[in-house]
Amino acid sequence: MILIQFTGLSGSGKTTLAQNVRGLLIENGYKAEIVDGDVYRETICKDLGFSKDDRCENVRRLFNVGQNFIKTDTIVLMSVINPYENLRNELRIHEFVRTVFLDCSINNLIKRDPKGLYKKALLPDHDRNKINNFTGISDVFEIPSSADLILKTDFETVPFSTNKLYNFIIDNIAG
Ligand code: GGZ
Repeated sequence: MILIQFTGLSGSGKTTLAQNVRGLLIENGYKAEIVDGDVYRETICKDLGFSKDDRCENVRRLFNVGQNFIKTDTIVLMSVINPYENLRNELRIHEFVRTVFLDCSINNLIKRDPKGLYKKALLPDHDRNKINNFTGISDVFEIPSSADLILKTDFETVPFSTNKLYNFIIDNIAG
């Protein structure tokens, strides 16, 4: 079985790719589930914010959810920013984990900004709408040094990245 730990900034395409790849996997007879940070932050991770400790706890809890799906022969797409190299490496110790980096330049993300979050992160300090500790702007994102797959989501189309990830999963499913 396989658990994909995504890593990438807000807006880099994690949720879109996870949904598309899950669709393809299901069409082809596999069981697949998405464990999405955004979704679980409304339920079992509701108590967590965006400090380093809270982000690590968030990723660990989602990984736990993912491990339970693995036990039922389900492919897991763990869609989170997952910004710390040490924590990603901690999860990689498990033989079923693969790391997929969604690489997109910060300038493009600021330009796209579909949810207006970057705009809020870039507001002046005194503005009460400002989002603090925003990954890539005012909080760290450690570039993964040895991702198993890199998807350049500012150059690749969604279908192209979807196929690349789908093929990667099928090639790695046994190991
Ligand atoms: C980063 C934030 C922040 C801050 C709110 N920093 O793109 P989105 O909007 O829909 O998904 C992001 C989500 C990040 O949650 P994760 O659980 O993936 O993060 S982590 O792995 O670091 O625990 C973003 C939104 O929440 N968001 N505030 N300060 N992203």
